Amino acid sequence: MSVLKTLRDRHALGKKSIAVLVDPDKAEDPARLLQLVNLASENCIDFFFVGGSLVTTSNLAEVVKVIKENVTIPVVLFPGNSMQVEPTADALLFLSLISGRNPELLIGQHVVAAPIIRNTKLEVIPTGYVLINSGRITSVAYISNTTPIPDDKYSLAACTALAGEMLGLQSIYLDAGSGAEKEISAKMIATVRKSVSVPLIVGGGINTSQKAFNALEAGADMIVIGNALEKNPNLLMEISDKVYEWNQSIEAGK
Ligand code: 1GP
Repeated sequence: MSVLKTLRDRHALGKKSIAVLVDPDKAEDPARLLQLVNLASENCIDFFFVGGSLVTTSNLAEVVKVIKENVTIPVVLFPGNSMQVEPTADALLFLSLISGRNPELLIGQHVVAAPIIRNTKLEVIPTGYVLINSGRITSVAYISNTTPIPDDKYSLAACTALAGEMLGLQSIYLDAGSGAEKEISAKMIATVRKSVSVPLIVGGGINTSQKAFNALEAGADMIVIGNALEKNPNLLMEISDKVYEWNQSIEAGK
């Protein structure tokens, strides 16, 4: 199954998806990782994203292995750099950090990773990664050495996403950064949504079901939840219920 095709098909119908982000650096306890994997499976989430801005452990492969041994949910790599290519995953977001002006993350790391990726069976999803300011310096802003787009510069974000689409990128990921103080506003999501036709992924700081719903209603095709599940695993059930209801209402209106 192609992850991108699934996203495109759902986007065409107006259906929504959920991804749970697993940061390998925070998944060193196998029992906790298994708990998260089971929680995600019980709540029928659509994808796992695996990766992080700074992976200091060597357990990326182990995280993918644990997920794949226990559930059939596709694993999508969300790499912070070219070292995070794990061939046993299903797909990889080939991220170009288009909100920034760091050539290494626009094309440099890609040149290093491309020949390695070509020798895997990973589905490559060319993705425009757009960082939005979330109130404080996030790890991703710091490590990437880029300035996120100010959260009230809607047109700047929309034009950035549009340029990414015109360059051939197949999805846009609007991110406030993991553990962001402020999630991306509905107005920002809606403005970017109107500017592009490719699937729109939104994440960073989504820690209530209302925030998740707001993002989906504003036009996100997929929301990504990471940090919040550490403190409140029940949140996933609340969010997946909302997504289920949303998708059911689309089915009913067919
Ligand atoms: C980060 O969008 C993801 O890149 C998820 O963010 O950990 O804040 O949910 P959180």
